Amino acid sequence: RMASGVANYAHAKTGNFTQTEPVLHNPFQDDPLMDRVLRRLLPQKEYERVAADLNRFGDRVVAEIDKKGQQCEIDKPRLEQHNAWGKRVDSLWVCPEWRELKQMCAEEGIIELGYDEKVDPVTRRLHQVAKLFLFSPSAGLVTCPMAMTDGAAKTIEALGLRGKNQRATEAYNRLISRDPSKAWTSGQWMTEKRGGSDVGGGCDTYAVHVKDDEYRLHGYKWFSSAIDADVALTLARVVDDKGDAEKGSKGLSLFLLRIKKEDSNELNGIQMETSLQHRFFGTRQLPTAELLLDGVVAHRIGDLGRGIPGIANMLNITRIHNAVASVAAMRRVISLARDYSTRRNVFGQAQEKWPLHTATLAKMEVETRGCFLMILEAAKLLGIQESGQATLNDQIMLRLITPVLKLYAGKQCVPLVSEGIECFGGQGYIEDTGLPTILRDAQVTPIWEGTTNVLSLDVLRVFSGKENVLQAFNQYINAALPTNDDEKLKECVLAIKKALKSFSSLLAKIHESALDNIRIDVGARHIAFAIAKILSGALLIQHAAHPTSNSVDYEIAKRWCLEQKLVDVEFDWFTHNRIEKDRGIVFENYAN
Ligand code: UCC
Ligand code: FAD
Repeated sequence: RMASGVANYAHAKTGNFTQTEPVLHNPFQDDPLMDRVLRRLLPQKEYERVAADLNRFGDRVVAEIDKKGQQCEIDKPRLEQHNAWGKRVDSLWVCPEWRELKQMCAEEGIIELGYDEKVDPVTRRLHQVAKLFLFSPSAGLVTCPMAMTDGAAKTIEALGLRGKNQRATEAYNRLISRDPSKAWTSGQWMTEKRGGSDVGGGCDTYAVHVKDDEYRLHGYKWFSSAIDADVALTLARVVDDKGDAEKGSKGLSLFLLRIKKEDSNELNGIQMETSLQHRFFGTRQLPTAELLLDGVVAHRIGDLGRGIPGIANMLNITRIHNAVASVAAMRRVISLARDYSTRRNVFGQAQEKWPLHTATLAKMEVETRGCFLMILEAAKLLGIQESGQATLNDQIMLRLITPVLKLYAGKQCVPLVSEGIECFGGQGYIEDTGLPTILRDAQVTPIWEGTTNVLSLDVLRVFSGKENVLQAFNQYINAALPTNDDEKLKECVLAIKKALKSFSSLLAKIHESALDNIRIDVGARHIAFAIAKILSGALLIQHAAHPTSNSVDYEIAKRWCLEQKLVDVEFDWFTHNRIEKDRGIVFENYAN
């Protein structure tokens, strides 16, 4: 028998139970892996400095940043195209929190950390990426303009313009500045209505030469994120005296432009058309618009017709940022779900006491750790490249890992975050818990900065170069594996070696096959996934074999390497016969 609860429901009462909400902990302290990996990868003194900054910043994320980030979605940007008298004004409003977060990025050195010449390049990129990782899920997508700002600075540096070209040098100094009154951010306008993947086929923007490197741009850019930027990098076709321009990728050149005129607050020949964030599934915090370029003053940076390789410098940075956003979203949803599992009672006990629930979380944790190690590996390789000490293999691996990391993390994060939302049951579906935003914003990470398929094709592009990429990959993986015979890791090492061998044989067989029998692109995604799984497996083993590791690290390496198919692709999948059958499956009963 029990006391009746009837009185609880008298008058206006709705019962006396309130669910305790999940608590956001300092994301640095709460991360099970970050501290130990940084300790392993950084010299002791640098580790202490970096860890102290991350710890302090983690407190700031909880106390200050997270609320501001959430506010950016509540108080979305607005574009007022005409004033009350009908005059075209294109006035963009962003909430105070968005501006404050951008200022905070400058003060915290979110970009500058990656360029600080007083610090060793590997340390500075690891520090920057780790900090971004803590920031990202709370940042209200200010990390999007930060990615493009980093990409623009890198492009200016990589094209050798810093110190040589006055405009580009000023932009560089401001893009990396820690002074909010001086700091600039950059946009990246590549997409037009015809296409965002096929930039060479889709770009219909024209550049008319004025003098020296100065041009006027005419075109229409679609999906332009963070249009409150100060500068942008974009692509256009330079027209000749007859008004003609070269078609395709080879007709594209790269331009740097100011959003506002140099001598006034007016837009630089830009008309902001529809603001898109209201139509979007997610990323509603970001001011995004279609832009009419109507005689924009722009300066060509880079050689004529070398626009794609030029802007690729930016893409390769923004793709690393994108992967950080994907994996940080995974980490955030796990962190909240783990905390919630101790606060939510189901069927008479805490959720965490149900092994089926814990197993669900453990699977998510394994995936997230594999991706996290790949991010730090990319940051390390980026630092090595920027130190000028990179071997040819280091350069190949950075070029290879970047698209692999972006496509793999982007793809994995959507189902994982979705699973994380489910861990909260119906509460996870309630908008103002802040949880649905994580899923909405996760969905963009496999799309922008190159879709999964397009990046898989980029992976094939890397293999099609003159270097022996397969050999470099083999050497890299073998070097990561421990040489001492650690009994506990033996099986894992064998699994990675076996996977590497079967992957290498498959690629060799494809290479030797006549192209009228097979198509390589059809299996590009499987190739890219195999690289990600082998690489992450090797990195998890390397981590577990280190003296700073613990029993969880062993278990995670084991599950990654032994409990999934690392190379999930067969030669048969590349054949024309199979392609015909794919068409049969997809188009059965289809009538246009
Ligand atoms: O989506 C966007 C979002 C902005 C918001 C920022 C968010 C950041 C994350 C924030 C987190 C919160 S901006 C738009 C992104 N757009 C794309 O990613 C485009 C996707 N399409 C591709 O990636 C394509 O592969 C293209 C357009 C890059 C290239 O296609 P093509 O026309 O077929 O190119 P080609 O002819 O194969 O390559 C032209 C040249 C070659 O060099 P050369 O001429 O020397 O042989 C390629 O090797 O460009 C070189 N190249 C590259 N080099 C192509 N891609 C790369 C690369 N990734 N790295 C180095
Ligand atoms: P499509 O190319 O039409 O792709 C559609 C499908 O076809 C995808 O599944 C793709 O993988 C597949 N596909 C395409 N080609 C192939 C192929 N050869 N083989 C197999 N499959 C293929 N762009 C900018 O330049 N600047 C920005 O600031 C910007 N911000 C954005 C913000 C948001 C919120 C979004 C959603 C997009 C933004 N974009 C921006 C555009 C974005 O980069 C493109 O949408 C993206 O690159 C995909 O291009 P697409 O839309 O033309 O898709």
